[in-house]
This record gives sequence, C-alpha cells and structure tokens, in this order.
Amino acid sequence: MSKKFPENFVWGSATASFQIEGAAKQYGRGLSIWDAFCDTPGKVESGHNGDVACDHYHRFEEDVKMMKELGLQAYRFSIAWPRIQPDGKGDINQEGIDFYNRLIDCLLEHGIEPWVTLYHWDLPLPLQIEHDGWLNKEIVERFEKYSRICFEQFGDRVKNWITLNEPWCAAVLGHGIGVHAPGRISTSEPYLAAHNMLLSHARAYRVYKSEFAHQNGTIGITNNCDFRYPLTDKAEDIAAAERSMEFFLAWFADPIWKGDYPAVMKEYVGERLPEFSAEEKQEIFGSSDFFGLNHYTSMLASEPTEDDKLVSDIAGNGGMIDDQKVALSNDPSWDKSHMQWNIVPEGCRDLLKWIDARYDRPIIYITENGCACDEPTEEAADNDLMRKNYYESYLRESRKAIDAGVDLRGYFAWSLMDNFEWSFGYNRRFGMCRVDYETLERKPKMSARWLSQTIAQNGENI
Ligand code: GBH
Repeated sequence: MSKKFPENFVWGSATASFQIEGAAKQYGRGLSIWDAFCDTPGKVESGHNGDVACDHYHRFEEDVKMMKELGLQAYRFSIAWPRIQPDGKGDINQEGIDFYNRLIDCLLEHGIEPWVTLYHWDLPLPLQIEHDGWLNKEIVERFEKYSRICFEQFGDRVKNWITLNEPWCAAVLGHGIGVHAPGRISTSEPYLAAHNMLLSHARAYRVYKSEFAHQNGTIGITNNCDFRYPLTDKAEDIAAAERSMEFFLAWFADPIWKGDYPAVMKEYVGERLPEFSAEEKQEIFGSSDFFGLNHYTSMLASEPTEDDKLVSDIAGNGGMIDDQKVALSNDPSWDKSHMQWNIVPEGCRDLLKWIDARYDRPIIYITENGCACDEPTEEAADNDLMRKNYYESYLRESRKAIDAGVDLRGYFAWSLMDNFEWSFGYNRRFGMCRVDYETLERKPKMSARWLSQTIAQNGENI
C-alpha cells in the first residue's frame, strides 16, 4: 500500500533548549531548575550537565543548513525562559532575544517553518527557590508575562506556538517521583503543579488570542502519552487500561477539550486534586487550536492483583502514580529501545484513534516521536536501522489512523540530533543526526537520509 500523506502534511524535527543549546552560563542567561538539578549529586548520569550540550547556541546556522539539506519543512524548538528573563520576572535579557531572532530569521531564510515551544522544562531557578515554581499560583501571571514578551518579540515571524511541553512529565517526574527537576517527591504536589500548568497554559492562550490575533498564528499545548492495552479481555483489565489513559492524558486534555478533570481522577485522587473555579474552567475550555502529541511507547494495563507490582514499585518509588490502581506489564514479543521502552507502532495508531474519539476529531500534530539506539561508534550511528524502522513503522500506523478519519496534520521526529537526555545525560542518543561530543561535529545518520527521502515523496514510500 503506497500512498502519499495528505497534502500540506508538515514534516519536521524537534529539539528543546536545555537539551541542545549549551552556553548555559553565558550571554546573560539565568540559571534554570535543570542547571541546579544537574549540579545535585546522583541526579544525572555521569554528572553530565547542559553547559555545552550540542553547542547549538554557536552552531545554529550549521544546524539549520543541515535541516535544509535534509528537506525538513518545520523545526520545533523551545525558548529558554531564563535566557529571556534571567530571574523569571522583570527585565528582558536582550542577548537572549537577539539569539532567538537570529535563529528564527535563519530558519525563515532557509524556508523552514519555526514551531516554538514556550516551556520545555527549564524554569528560571529563582522562580523555584523564591516562589515554589509551579506549586504557586503566582506562576500563572509570570508565565503570562513571559509569553507576552515572546509573542511581542517573535510573533511577527513565528506562527505556530506550543505553550507547554509535556506537563505530565513536569508534574509526575518532577514533583511526584523526583527523577526530573525540581526533584520533588510527593503524592499531592504533582496535582497542584499540573493544575497551575493548565492555568498558565490557558492564560498564555488567551493572551495570544486577544492581544495578538493580528499575528494570525495558531497556539496549542503538547501532551505526552504512552498507550495502554488491556492485558486480557476481562472487563476489569479493559477498565484498568482506560483508567490508565485517563490518568495519563485525560488529566491534561479533558480540562481543555471537555471543561474539567476526568470523573475517575476526582474519585480516585480525592482532595489532592485541586478544583477549577467556574471562571477558570471557562478560561481553560477550548484553549488549544490543535492537539500536540508526543508519543513513544505502550504497555499492558491490568487490574492489580495481590501479587502485582504497582507502577511505583516498577519505578522504584512509592507514591502518587499508584493513585490510578493499575498494574503495568510488557508483552514479551515487543522489541525494546535503548531506553528499554517498548516499540509498539500499532499503539501509535490506537492512541491517535483514542484521542480522535474522546475529543471529537481534533486537529492533531505528532510533535515528538522517536527512538534511542545504542550507538557507541560512528559506524553504529551510520547504520541506525532500528531508528529508521521505528520511524517507518510508527508513520505507517499513523497513516492508517489518518485513513480511519483521524485529522493528523504533521509529524516531528525526536530529535534532530543527539542531545542531553535529561537524567540519562548524554548516555542516550535520540538523534537522526549524530553528535560527536568531543568535536561537536554533526552527521546525519541513515534514519535521517531515509526521512529525507520520505519527506521528498510525502510518505509515498511507506
Ligand atoms: C520526551 O519525553 C521529552 O519531551 C524530550 O525532551 C525527551 O528528550 C524525549 O521524550 C525522550 O525521552 O518507562 O516504559 O514506562 C518522553 C516522555 C514519558 C515517554 C514516560 C516514555 C515512560 C516509558 N516519556 N514514558 S516506560
């Protein structure tokens, strides 16, 4: 079955500021919670940090040229809030504005469409230390001001905005099990952080729609979701899989597309789940022009039995992720990536259909999808068949979803190049281009060449 993707389908790649920029302590950038997390012993493998990363700050022109050569049509990157406002409030750091202006202009000169994420986890450190970061409702106003600066400075040229990247990760990994910055471990803070993230997202959306309507752009949120298949066809397991999806994705998507948190979360989380006022519900409802989706993997879900390990046992942490009362397991037939995440292409199709059905056929963009491979040598990277097969199979299943009526409009591969993989440091490689961390040279891998050919024929080869 060889068939093109829909006309105007957007083909791009994605990165995030902290993961690639480097120049972390230069040009007026303030510190972020990730700089502090990296400096906390034991939090990041090999003691790696973002000081140099891929040195994209100094090499962005080369990177844009590489994208152009690969035929990528769009580039999703994030703005480092502490580069714009070093302490998260008040004064603008002009050097930061200048940097993103150079990057945006360079992309446009090369005919590549910028897709800009306002927040990909690098919160200005003073907001955390002095104001408790996402746990304090004040953040809504701070994020509003920061977003306004970005729309003012870049909105004449940037027409595609993403407010937050993966609030689930920031809430659960950052405030539940403590494996991401700010490293907090709690059974209630994730719900509070998530709540304030949703309010902040909605506020930025409203500011854009009311004050910057003349810029004629679109703005949405990107959520991440791993798909859950029921372990058996028993009713309890089917219910467990559905509940797991609600705790993963509907937690963030229901308030926006339906007006409130899912009933099952209210029931299972109880008082720890904050409530939206009527006014807040209104502000949040409908606050995304598209459904940004980051998707990587799937697992099996079941009603826990007495011998089952709950999610938190698997992660090695007690806590809030047990609230959903779901046991997770793997199908032994599934291959695994270097992250040990299952490679399940049909999960991508079924997730797209799940979103389509639950949220009444929203416009969807896959804003991240990709695979870490063990690539100790340049030769290994040059033969990244596993990644090429990953992209191809996930795209094939995505097209099946499109054929079934899902309004999927674009695909951004994670990632343009190897980069700082959070708590794994530089020990995991997600790039379609290799980065040699000694020389900082970039080199497209086989998967990049394959994607390039795919883009040239709008997916007809898949
Ligand atoms: C994204 O998050 C981030 O946006 C990006 O910055 C990051 O570099 C990239 O992915 C790669 O990690 O342990 O088998 O249960 C990924 C979100 C959430 C996907 C947790 C995998 C756990 C799989 N991830 N999920 S498993």
